Amino acid sequence: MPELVHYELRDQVAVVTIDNPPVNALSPGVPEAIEAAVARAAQDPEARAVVLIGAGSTFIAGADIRFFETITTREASLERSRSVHARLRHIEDCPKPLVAAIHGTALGGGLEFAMACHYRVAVPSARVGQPEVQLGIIPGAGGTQRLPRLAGAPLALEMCTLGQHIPTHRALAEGIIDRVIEGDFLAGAITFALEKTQSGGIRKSREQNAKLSDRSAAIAACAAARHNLKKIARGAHAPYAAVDSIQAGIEFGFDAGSEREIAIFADCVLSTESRAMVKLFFAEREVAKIPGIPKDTPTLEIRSAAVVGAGTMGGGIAMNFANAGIPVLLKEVTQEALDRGLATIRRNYESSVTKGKLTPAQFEQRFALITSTLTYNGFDRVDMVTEAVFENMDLKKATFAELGRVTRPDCILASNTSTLDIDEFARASGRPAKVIGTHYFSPANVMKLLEIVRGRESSAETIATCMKLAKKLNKVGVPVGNCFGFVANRMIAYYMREAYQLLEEGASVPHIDRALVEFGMPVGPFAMQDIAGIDVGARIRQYLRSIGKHRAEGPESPVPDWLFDMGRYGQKTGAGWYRYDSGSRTPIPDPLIDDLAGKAAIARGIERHPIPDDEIIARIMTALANEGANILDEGYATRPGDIDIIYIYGFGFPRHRGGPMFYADTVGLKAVLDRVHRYRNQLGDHWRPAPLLERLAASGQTFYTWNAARRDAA
Ligand code: T1G
Repeated sequence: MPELVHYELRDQVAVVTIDNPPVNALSPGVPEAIEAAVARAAQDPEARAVVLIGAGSTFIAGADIRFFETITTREASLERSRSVHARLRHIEDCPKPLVAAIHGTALGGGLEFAMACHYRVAVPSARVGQPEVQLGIIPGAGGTQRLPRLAGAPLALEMCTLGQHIPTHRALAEGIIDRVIEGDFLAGAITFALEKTQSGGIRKSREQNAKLSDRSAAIAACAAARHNLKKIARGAHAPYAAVDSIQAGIEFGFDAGSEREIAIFADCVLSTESRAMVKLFFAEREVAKIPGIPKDTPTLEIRSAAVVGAGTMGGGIAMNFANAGIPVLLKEVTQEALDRGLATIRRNYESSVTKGKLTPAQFEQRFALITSTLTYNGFDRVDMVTEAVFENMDLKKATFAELGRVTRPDCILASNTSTLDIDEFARASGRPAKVIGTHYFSPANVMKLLEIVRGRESSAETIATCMKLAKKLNKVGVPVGNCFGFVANRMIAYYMREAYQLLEEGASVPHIDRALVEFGMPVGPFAMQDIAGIDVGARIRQYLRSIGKHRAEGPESPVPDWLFDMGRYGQKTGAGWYRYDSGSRTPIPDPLIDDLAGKAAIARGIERHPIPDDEIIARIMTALANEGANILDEGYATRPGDIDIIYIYGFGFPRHRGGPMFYADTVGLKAVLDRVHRYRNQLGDHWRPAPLLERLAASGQTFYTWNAARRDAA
């Protein structure tokens, strides 16, 4: 068993080094070993002070998340938390100055250990945080009690409810960090610790009350935090729980506050919300592990790029490359189209400057990296081309044929198609190994999801290169197979099918949207379509009909096409599923929609009736999970977690629900299957149960246990 904590004396200072790669998580044995080492230093006559530091790339990145699932009872959780609280109190009672030396990150339990030390020093690039809410829990080792005492209630509330990482310079300004050390970090920390033997001595965070002296202001900050959460929590519970714990400490003091924290933590860690978010944590790290493509697969360095098509998507894609510092050619067929595309890019950058997200200098620098062109000149020098022309097979094949002629043999040829067959483009290009789909989501410069669509002959190098590029473009790259609509759009077609059907059956547009928003979606299906544009979907449907395809099995509602024929494209035309006052994005319900839905219902012989919220959610989520099961069974997605990541980053599916596949697991696959059977009887054969769903329901498995068994068997 490798030593988890090392002890050495340097210049009369005991240096305690945590050594538990890769991120010094507080795995079983680590907290105990730290406590023992600090106790040893307290007894060590040679040691005048103690420095706690991490080996490798970081300080402590928190509790070992892999062990959360081993906490199965409230009692077990209470006992664990009580013991860690006692351990930190013991460490804090060290009679010699104890300094935490932070490099990389001090997160969650890592920051809590650091705050139990008397002082904290850090390198300039370090980050500290209490990201527990991103795991559906609250800080459970005194963070909600010590942080407000060090940084004050407002910042503690911000950090514990948002979970973001705070950079060193801000942590210093706010009193979390005591000194920033440049140069030889350990030497600087030792010097600082020795200084504290002269002045400052022992300073216990739990006894620092100055920043909470204005109790009513601190309590008011808690109320403000709760109010603020109404806008952003979207149904998540943990952020509110963190406020409750902080407020308890402000009102009743450190000890009572700690007891409250322990109790609240116990409820959170056993919650479905936390199970969902812990699954997502690991799903986000697993998504890049592609079967058959080892971690060390060679990749091409993308130093220059080109985008064909300067429409809404093409322009946004070009911005991604420029934002990552990669010079990019932007090609269009007419000057007018090019000017329109560049004007949209300029407007996007100007609004980022206005919002303070970008400096004017950064705007200029990025805009300068985009070179507009009407020809393929220069395409023979780029490492990658992304095609973003209109969604038409002949046009795309012609474009890929041209690209195959004008680019270098090793140049990667990617398509932003959202529905068409990548293999057709690959054949047209003459070098299928270099062809791949990179499906961005609108607005492409904002949405983090990037579906990386492997064609039949896409090489491992091409796929690995695009997965790596996704990180560079600050996107979440998810590898998917080349089926119709890939994963995101293939499933969303069933989501929308049910939304349209529920409308025809009697639920109104605002009702359906409200039900989904209360479920945790950022917007409902109809408001989402008004943002994306009803015309986009209508034109794709027209094209698909012309090639004898349609997006989802089952009845196709005529209503969205009626709106298209009426020129109601959504926000961009002031009317779609809702009406919008000029210059406003606030949706106004329009009785016309109910009339249209009524007409469609009559045509389909449906008697409209009231539909409760939970039935709306059940229908839509069951449709998603059932189609997701087909996609997994057919191998177009590797893991249920990949699908959940796609819905979290592509459609804002609520993280605290875990994604459509995890959500189905929480409902229970037997119950989900029963619903499919019920809907089939009520609504028609298009509700065909996915064979994988039937198999798992019969064997009592979940999507995630099925996947874990496959992974372990591999
Ligand atoms: N526990 C277990 N494994 C972890 C881990 C953790 N806390 N953090 C990272 N890993 C694994 C990860 O799965 C991956 O494994 C490898 O380390 C590298 O991670 C009491 C209860 C630190 C910023 O939420 O945010 O403390 O895939 O790919 O991009 O109040 O990891 O290689 O097999 O992410 O450089 C609070 C979680 C816990 C921090 C590094 N802490 N980690 O990012 O590497 S709750 C967190 C991160 C808590 C207390 C409560 C990031 C990172 P593999 P990586 P990275």
